[in-house]
Amino acid sequence: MIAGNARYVRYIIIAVFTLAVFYCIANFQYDTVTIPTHTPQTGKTEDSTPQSQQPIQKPKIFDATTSPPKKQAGNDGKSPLAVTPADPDWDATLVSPAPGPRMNATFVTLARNSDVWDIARSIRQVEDRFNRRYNYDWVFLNDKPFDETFKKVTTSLVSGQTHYGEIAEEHWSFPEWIDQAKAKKVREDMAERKIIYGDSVSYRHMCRFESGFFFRQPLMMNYEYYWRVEPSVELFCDIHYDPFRVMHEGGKKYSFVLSLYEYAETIKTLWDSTKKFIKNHPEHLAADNAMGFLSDDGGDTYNNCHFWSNFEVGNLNWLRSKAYTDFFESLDRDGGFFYERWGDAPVHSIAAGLMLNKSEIHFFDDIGYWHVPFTHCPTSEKTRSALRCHCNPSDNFDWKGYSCTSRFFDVAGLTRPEGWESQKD
Ligand SMILES: Nc1nc2c(ncn2[C@@H]2O[C@H](COP(=O)(O)OP(=O)(O)OP(=O)(O)O)[C@@H](O)[C@H]2O)c(=O)[nH]1
Ligand SMILES: [Mg+2]
Repeated sequence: MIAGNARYVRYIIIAVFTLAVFYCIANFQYDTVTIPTHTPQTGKTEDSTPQSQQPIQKPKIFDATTSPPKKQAGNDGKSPLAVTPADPDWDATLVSPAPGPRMNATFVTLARNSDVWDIARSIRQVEDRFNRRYNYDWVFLNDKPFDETFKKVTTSLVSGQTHYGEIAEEHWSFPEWIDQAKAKKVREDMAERKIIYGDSVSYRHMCRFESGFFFRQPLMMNYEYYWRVEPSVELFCDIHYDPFRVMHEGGKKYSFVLSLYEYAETIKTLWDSTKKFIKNHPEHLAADNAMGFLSDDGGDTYNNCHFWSNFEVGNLNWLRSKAYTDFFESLDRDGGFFYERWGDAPVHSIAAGLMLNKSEIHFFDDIGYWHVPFTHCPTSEKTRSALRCHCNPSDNFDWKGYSCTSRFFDVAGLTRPEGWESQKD
């Protein structure tokens, strides 16, 4: 009997144990992260998790001219689903025009047919960040006829009208006063000394063309402002305003995003030629010029500072003025485009520095930009985030030792943006 009772007790213990095991398995759970509950009335977040795990709340931004996306599934009758270019409203939401006036302005690119995919990248970025809402025209220039692929690809990418021009031979050749043998010797010597593009004839034609002729091409005569774009450049930030309008309304004639020291070997006598020009044409000097940007000794020597001309927004009427064309023609006669390797960047910069008032030269801090190997990334974190920039601020060249932008700020009396000191070398 006792043995029988013990058996019942054993059964009961086993049953209780089995039930306990089942209970534990049924109620087992992993530790979880509590998902914050959003309380719409107060906009506050109830949460017990650390700050770093909370989603960052940010206001939804809608374009002023479009309405917020509808939540309900299916067609509301007003917004037909447009999936092919043949569908109505195909481009409607992508291309919402910016309000406000348009300037008499164009983008301009000098390029070869072989540059097509590199310029396509640049155009895509300019359009995405700015021009899809402004639809400015684009002029393409080439020393050879543009082929069909170049025209087809670029026209499909540009939201404004596209124009294609072939450069006349006299704007892309040696002037008759150039001593060919002397020019050849210079190229050979520069090749030996491994000076970049030192042995190139076409590079020299390009620099002379950009210095003296692009702004008087027949296609450019229709416009007052230009924005130069080169193949393979990058734009890092949204451009919320019209830079052409900033130029127009601010009375600006020339602008830049990057500045640096020129390779001295390529411009050995450029400053001597400049001084000769100043002596012959003192009437062209601006009263409040930026000589301090170009020279550390009141104009005796050139410090090699220049605005980097692969990005430029400028006034074409200024380049077509007597002052600028006198300057270019004087330099061209001296022959340094071929006897040295004068670049259009120092030529434009010296002209702007001497023949414009400081207030007519504009620094576009908002335009994040890259051309190999330098970056302009807005210094201020507030600006970068407001403009949705995707550049790394530590790449910003503005305040590094080889940049001349600090010097421009000093000469123009500008205040450096917050945080500049942390971006020095
Ligand atoms: N049509 C034409 N365009 C040229 C020629 N050489 C250069 N270009 C254009 O002139 C501009 C400047 O030339 P780049 O080769 O970019 O010169 P760079 O900016 O000093 O040098 P990179 O560091 O190589 O970019 C670019 O828009 C080129 O596409 C040429 O022989 N013919
Ligand atoms: Mg380039």
